[in-house]
Amino acid sequence: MDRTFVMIKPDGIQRGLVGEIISRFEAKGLKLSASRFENLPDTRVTEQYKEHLAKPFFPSLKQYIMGGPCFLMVWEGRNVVSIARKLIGATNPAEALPGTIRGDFGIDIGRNVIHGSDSPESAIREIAIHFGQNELVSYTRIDEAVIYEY
Ligand code: D4T
Repeated sequence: MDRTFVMIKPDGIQRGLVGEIISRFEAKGLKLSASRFENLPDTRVTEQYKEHLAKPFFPSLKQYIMGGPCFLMVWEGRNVVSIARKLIGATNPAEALPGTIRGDFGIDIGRNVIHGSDSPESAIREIAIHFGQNELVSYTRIDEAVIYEY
């Protein structure tokens, strides 16, 4: 099974969206394999967003992500990286389609509620930044037998 890294950002926590967001992933048929609620340290925020280090929005992005606790998760499922990105919606919530998390719950690009890895390679990299191998829980969800055709 594929894995992806998903993180509810401080605005999502403050707005009480954790349960709603987890419900959407669960209802889709994806499987939670790890989670942690924490204030992210500077080092991991910088590592997470290192491709944006030189961008003008990096300082405000870092301040926002470090402005309160985040809820970090690893989700599992076939093609989970692209499925999670579709559930999350476009980076700019103003352009994200209704029905997506950002489309339903956000307005500004700098307060876009949630992060999801953008490729299988990013997912491997990001999971390794935030979780140890021993934190990834392996189990079978009983409904996998009817969610997947084979
Ligand atoms: P994340 O990484 O948060 O899931 O967002 P995306 O993968 O959808 O988008 P991204 O990497 O291009 O942007 C990372 C992060 O930076 C914020 N941002 C982005 C911002 O504040 N201003 C901007 O102009 C851009 C492009 C939002 C998401």
